[in-house]
Amino acid sequence: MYSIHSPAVTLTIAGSEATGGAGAQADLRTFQELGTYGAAALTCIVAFDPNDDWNHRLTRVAPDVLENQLEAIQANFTGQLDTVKLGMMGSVETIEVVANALQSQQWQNIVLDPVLICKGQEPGAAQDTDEALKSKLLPLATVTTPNHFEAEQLSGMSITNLDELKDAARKIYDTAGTAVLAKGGIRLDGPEAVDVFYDGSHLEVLSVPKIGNHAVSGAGCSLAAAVTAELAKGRTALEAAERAKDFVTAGITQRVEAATPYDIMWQGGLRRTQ
Ligand code: PXL
Repeated sequence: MYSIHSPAVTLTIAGSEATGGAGAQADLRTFQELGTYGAAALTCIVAFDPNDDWNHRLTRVAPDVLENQLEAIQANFTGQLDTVKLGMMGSVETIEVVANALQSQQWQNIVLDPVLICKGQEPGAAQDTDEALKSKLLPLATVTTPNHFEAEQLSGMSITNLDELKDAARKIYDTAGTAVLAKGGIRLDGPEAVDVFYDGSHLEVLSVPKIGNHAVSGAGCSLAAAVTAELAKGRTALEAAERAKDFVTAGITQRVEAATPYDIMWQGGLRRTQ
């Protein structure tokens, strides 16, 4: 005997990060942990180089191969798929394919993690991709989750304290029309890891004590994926942001040790320990 399940379907359009710390792997673990069904379309493949300071070796997935993945997923879950997370894109062509796929159906929730660079990379390495992300994907998003650096880029402001983080969130909302979860994380001084949520009417400061001062892999991807999963289950954007922050905080507390310069957050952090 069998039974049919109808978990909320969530899609991530993201890069593979082979070690599993970030990217689609982190997204899928987050979806599973939070009770949604996860599908993934890969935009690029990242393989860190252990012989070169763990530098990112990036291989782009050909645009037609991404198109095929999205075609398969959208056809398989017609009528069930209304929530998507966008992670690392990797090229202008990829962004164009994704924008077309997004425009080919109705969505309830489009969560954009505006991945401009990864930890340890040079800022501004791919200016044309950053510009395409701002002009083609940001206007389609319903929620965006910039980190400190990305919030500075999207708002055009420098952010050194909580008031400036709030101003940046307002500015991104005003220009892009998408709800914003702007992450101060460990980047702002003080004992608290502070993020700001703003949806045009409500501004909320989400704050928890910092867990050390060292970044971990997967926190940004998992936060956006957790927002995505909670939205797919019917929560409001603010509720989703609050739950996602709890999820990531627990995951940072319980990390997976790695040889890379950053430990990895564990998506099982909220499970009760036995
Ligand atoms: O954390 C940003 C990120 C997103 N997606 C992929 C990555 C990284 C950082 O390494 O590799 C695929």
